[in-house]
Amino acid sequence: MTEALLKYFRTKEQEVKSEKRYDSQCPYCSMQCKMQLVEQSIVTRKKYITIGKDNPTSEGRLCVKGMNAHQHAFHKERLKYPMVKVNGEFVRVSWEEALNHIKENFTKIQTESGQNALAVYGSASITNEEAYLLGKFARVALKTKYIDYNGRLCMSAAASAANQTFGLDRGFTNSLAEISSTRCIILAGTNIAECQPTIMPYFERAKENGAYIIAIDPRETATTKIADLHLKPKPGTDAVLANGILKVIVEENYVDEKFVQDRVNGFKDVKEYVLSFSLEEIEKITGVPIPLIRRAAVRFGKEETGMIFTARGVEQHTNGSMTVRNFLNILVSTGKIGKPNCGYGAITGQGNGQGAREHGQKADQLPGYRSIENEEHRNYVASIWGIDQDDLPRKGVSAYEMMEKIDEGEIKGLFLMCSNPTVSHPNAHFVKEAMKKLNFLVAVDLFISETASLADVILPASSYLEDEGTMTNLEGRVTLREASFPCPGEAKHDWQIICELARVLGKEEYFSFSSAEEIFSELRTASRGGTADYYGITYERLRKEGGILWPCPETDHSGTKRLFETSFAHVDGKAAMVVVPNIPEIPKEQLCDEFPLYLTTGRVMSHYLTGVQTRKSPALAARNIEPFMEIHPGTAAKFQIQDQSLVKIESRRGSVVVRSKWSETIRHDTIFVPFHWADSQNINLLVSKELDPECKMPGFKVSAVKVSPIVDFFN
Ligand SMILES: Nc1nc2c(c(=O)[nH]1)N[C@H]1C(S)=C(S)[C@@H](COP(=O)(O)OP(=O)(O)OC[C@H]3O[C@@H](n4cnc5c(=O)[nH]c(N)nc54)[C@H](O)[C@@H]3O)O[C@H]1N2
Ligand SMILES: Nc1nc2c(c(=O)[nH]1)N[C@H]1C(S)=C(S)[C@@H](COP(=O)(O)OP(=O)(O)OC[C@H]3O[C@@H](n4cnc5c(=O)[nH]c(N)nc54)[C@H](O)[C@@H]3O)O[C@H]1N2
Ligand code: SF4
Ligand SMILES: [Mo]
Repeated sequence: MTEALLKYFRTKEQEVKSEKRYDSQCPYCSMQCKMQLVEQSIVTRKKYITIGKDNPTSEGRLCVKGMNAHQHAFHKERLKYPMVKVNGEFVRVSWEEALNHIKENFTKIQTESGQNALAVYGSASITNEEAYLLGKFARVALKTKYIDYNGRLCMSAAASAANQTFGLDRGFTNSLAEISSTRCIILAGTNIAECQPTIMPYFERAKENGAYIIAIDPRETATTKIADLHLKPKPGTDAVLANGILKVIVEENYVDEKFVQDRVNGFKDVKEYVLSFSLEEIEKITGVPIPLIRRAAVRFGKEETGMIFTARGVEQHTNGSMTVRNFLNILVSTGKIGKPNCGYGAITGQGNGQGAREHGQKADQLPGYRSIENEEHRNYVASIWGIDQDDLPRKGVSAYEMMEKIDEGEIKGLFLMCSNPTVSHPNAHFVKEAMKKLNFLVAVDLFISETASLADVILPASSYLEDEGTMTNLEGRVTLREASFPCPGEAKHDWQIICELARVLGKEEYFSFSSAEEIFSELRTASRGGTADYYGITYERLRKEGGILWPCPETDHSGTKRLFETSFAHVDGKAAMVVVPNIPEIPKEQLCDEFPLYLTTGRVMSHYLTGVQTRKSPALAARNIEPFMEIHPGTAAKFQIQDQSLVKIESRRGSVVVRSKWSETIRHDTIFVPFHWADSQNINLLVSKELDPECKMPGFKVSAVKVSPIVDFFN
């Protein structure tokens, strides 16, 4: 370093009068990287930076989103006070005024139209404590059966498949540390390099150790670039592709006969089915050449150890749950589960994508992954909550179905916490119009999101920097997010808001919590004996041990690093294989003369979900200021679309205008658009309302569309 530079840094150092550090965890993806906010007071101003902190999952790394997360938390548009809409304008009110206004309207709706006229919509970006409390709030304070959450659009297909095949759903069956020693890895419909960037070194180490990586994605991404083999199926045909791989595994004797004999049901039917079709049929449906299908199958089959990872690319389809089940068929038939360096990972999405799907926010669920329709489960949870089992509502409906019930007028009031459904739901125009029909909408958010702008009351919530609580990461590791930064203005934690509202509704006795730790203590007991058993986990242990993988039934239990070592979670201890027929995504989204291209949607590195947070972060927004349409130059030529020009994309539901981006590496019949933008750039205006019948996942990843150039008047 030169003398001049040294002098510069010394002067800078002296300028820093004081420094404070706040421990936290990233508000974005399921890696839940631990971080510290560093506050430097320099003469009259404060400066903030975010740095990584060592931990067993992200090992101290941060990606660009994490490094800049504080930018939205400190944004001037953060909500600081409760607001009520008067004559179309939001007006600041006191907390008591806001809460009483909600009480009046909630009571009126339920008195006039019944308890189920109110609904609750939650999120997987809130803590376990808050997800648990929101489920309890719906059932105990509002006594409504209608509660669901944004994880329905995210994790439901993988969750349903793992529950059916294994009898238990924990995102990853192992801890991340095992990835580096596995011999063959299938990455199906996951773009980890952009969506969970700090996981990448585990895969890079695996490669250094000689692992063979197979990526399945209709386009090339930063993730597929690390693969040895990249299969590019037509969107929505992954279940069929998995059948092709299974056929080769069966025909070329890569089945682990002993494992199948001892630990698996249903193999015989699957074998019979895969022998009944030809690989030519698979190639025709998927567009993947037979030699490549064969190479993938042989490699995965012959290696001693292997892992399969799936994410939304194969899951967000109207046959998503069956698609995942077919990948699990590959895994169990080759015996690559329940032993070292073998396993399955559904890469969870949001920060608490795992925990938020375990403790009762789902329409049919009670804490600890219990079922709301199981008498024993109902009895147990009712006893913990101190209510009569008969007062516990039955199951409700899924997230999108709630929107339909709003449209039909059956649901008249909605309590929305931490989600932006008018942008994130399929059939977005319909959803927005439905939300406008609500008699009363309460939104709890950090900002006036596109959905919150439709609300009658907005309540200001605290951010990740301010709100302490536990989050369960993509490994199934429960972590404690420390938080001590003061809330801006009068903002409150989500759990405090739930408790205060319960108080004004006369249900204080069930919600008299004064800290997140107190709620966790009740959650531990409520989950005790359930599938997702958190009983043995305490804040003290989490601080000391840096995270514990569930199930953890006792305080002296060290947590479960690897699942299914001796048996699966079904009553007979066996995994369940199932025949998945060669039927691609719904026939309605097949290509035709009018709609000749497949539209698929997803993410870019610098933005998060509907972009409410990341679009406010200057460092992140600058990387992608607007959406784009990735299109092959050959296809672009056919439709007269220049690179970087405005294009209209239309489906049977609606249209958007975005800028084109030529890409040599995407399939010729497919275009890709990220979904982080709203209003006229909301790509969900084009996505259909069809749902997976099994898990109610929308088909975000396939829509039949047409594209046309927009005449540029300036050229
Ligand atoms: N930067 C960033 N990171 C995020 C998020 C974010 O918004 N931004 N969101 C978080 C959340 S909530 C989630 S759920 C995860 C999502 O993480 P991912 O599921 O990895 O992300 P996506 O981009 O939705 O989809 C992954 C890939 O699927 C491919 N794909 C599309 N259609 C198909 C298909 O039919 N078959 C196959 N095989 N592949 C297909 C897409 O080309 C894309 O590269 O990321 C989390 N992390
Ligand atoms: N086309 C298409 N659509 C998709 C997907 C896709 O791949 N393609 N992916 C789907 C997936 S996987 C997901 S997860 C959904 C997610 O979609 P949404 O549920 O809409 O998620 P966000 O955009 O994160 O909205 C979160 C809102 O909560 C606010 N918020 C953030 N933190 C907090 C907090 O701590 N408390 C409170 N009260 N509010 C907070 C934010 O400001 C924001 O307004 O989108 C789905 N939609
Ligand atoms: S976005 Fe995900 S990978 Fe990036 S810092 Fe946050 S938690 Fe870590
Ligand atoms: Mo997600």
